[in-house]
Amino acid sequence: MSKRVAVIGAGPSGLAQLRAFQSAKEKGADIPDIVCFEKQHDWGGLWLYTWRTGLDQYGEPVHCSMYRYLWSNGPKEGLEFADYGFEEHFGKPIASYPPRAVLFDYIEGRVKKAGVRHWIRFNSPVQNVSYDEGEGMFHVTVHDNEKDVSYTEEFDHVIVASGHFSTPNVPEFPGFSSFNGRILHAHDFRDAMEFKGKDILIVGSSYSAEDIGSQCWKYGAKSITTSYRTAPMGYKWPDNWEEKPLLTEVNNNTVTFGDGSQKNIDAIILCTGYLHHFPFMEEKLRLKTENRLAPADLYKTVVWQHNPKLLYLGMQDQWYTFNMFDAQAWYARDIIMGRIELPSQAEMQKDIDALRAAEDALEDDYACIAFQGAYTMELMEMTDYPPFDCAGANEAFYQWKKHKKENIMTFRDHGYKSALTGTMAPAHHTPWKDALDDSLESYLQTES
Ligand code: FAD
Ligand code: NA7
Repeated sequence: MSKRVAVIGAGPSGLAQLRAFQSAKEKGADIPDIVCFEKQHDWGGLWLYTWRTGLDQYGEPVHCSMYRYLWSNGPKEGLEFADYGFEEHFGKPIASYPPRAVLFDYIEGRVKKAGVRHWIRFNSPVQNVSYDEGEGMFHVTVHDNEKDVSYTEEFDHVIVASGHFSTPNVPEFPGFSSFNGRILHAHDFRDAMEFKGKDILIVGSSYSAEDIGSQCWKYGAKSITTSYRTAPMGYKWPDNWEEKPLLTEVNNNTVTFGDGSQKNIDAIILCTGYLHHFPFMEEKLRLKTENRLAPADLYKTVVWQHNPKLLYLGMQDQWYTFNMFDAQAWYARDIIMGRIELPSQAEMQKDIDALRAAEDALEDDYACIAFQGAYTMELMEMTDYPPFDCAGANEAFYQWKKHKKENIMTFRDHGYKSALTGTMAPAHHTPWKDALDDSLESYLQTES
């Protein structure tokens, strides 16, 4: 096959794509030439930790939004690769909420085994992607950071797997300019120890607000106040944590909230989400969508409807992650290899509209989980991705929701059943709130 395929990004989605092509090759298929461009020095995407914030040593925006002491915020049983289980990687069952370093090791284990690293050009941010209608080819311009040169290559297909939790959404509130403390976005949060003994305000009421607040609580913040726009999170918080309506203004160190109450604050952390931001894609190829389960303009949430030679991976809001990215990557591979035929533009549009309408009708988080599970199954069944017990994975998510509701500071102490092997995860040796060491070595120990 003489086709050339560019994959942008070597995070979990891009790596899923490399593994998908490699698995076809392993089974004797003639696969295209694959080039994966990755702007960081290593693979792993968001799971590759760096202390850096702002711009990196080459002047590129730092991709990492993860922080020290981050543990998985959902059960690992919901994300397990169907072709490479946790037990295969670690040689034994492990607990259900691994810290970042453990998940990085797992992600890396599969692609090391597959031997796909030679397809990746590291330190290589993609600067521009355009499509030449006459040639029917994409022109991809890349900067080689080490040599400090830019070059352009042609590809038949482009797969964008650059993630969408890296460019912060940063609102401003009256009085921010005169605040006498630090204001930062979750993207730049790195170490909860910085806020030990401090009164902190967190703006937002979703995953980052919940988890960064919990980290700060665990590592000794004096008080946590979370401020919501639409609705409070509503968990049973510890005594030094309160939820307030959205702030209306800041005056020196005093914050005023929508209910008129006030509080003195040392630092403000904006957990206000991220932007889908693809400045390197030319206008007619650029995905513009809100963070939702069924993004705009993507058939089966993967195929760029206006030019199906362009594909996007992992662009939806996520309950499912690694295994869903796999299902998408196998599907994208089979479209490129001519194993799956796409319907007409009109039919694709109808399908996109139907999926978005179905999402709009979902009533609660449980329905959203089932919806994304069904979507993952639908794609999975179109390819040779190994089947797994999706109902079992849904069940792990349902239990997770229930355990969070019971006690937000102990939900990570529970274990769930693998949707792959049926093995029940053992309890971790130390309750999450007391486990201050987030290293792989500490997590894999059998005793504290
Ligand atoms: P990313 O991981 O973002 O990887 C994208 C890659 O593309 C990066 O390596 C980046 O450097 C590269 N890239 C970007 N732009 C360019 C360019 N122009 N040129 C070349 N390369 C480029 N998921 C879970 O399952 N469990 C969790 O506990 C969890 N916790 C999270 C915590 C935080 C704080 C955040 C932000 C996300 C979390 N997620 C979690 C969700 C996360 O989105 C996925 O787990 C996963 O990392 C998404 O993979 P991805 O490959 O799509 O994107
Ligand atoms: P999310 O899940 O997109 O949530 C963003 C939150 O920020 C949400 O509560 C929003 O409130 C709030 N928000 C957004 N804009 C504003 C403004 N202008 N003012 C006040 N509040 C605002 O992002 P997260 O970072 O929490 O999670 C992203 C991923 O990171 C996720 O997959 C996790 O695994 C980790 P709303 O409810 O819309 O009113």
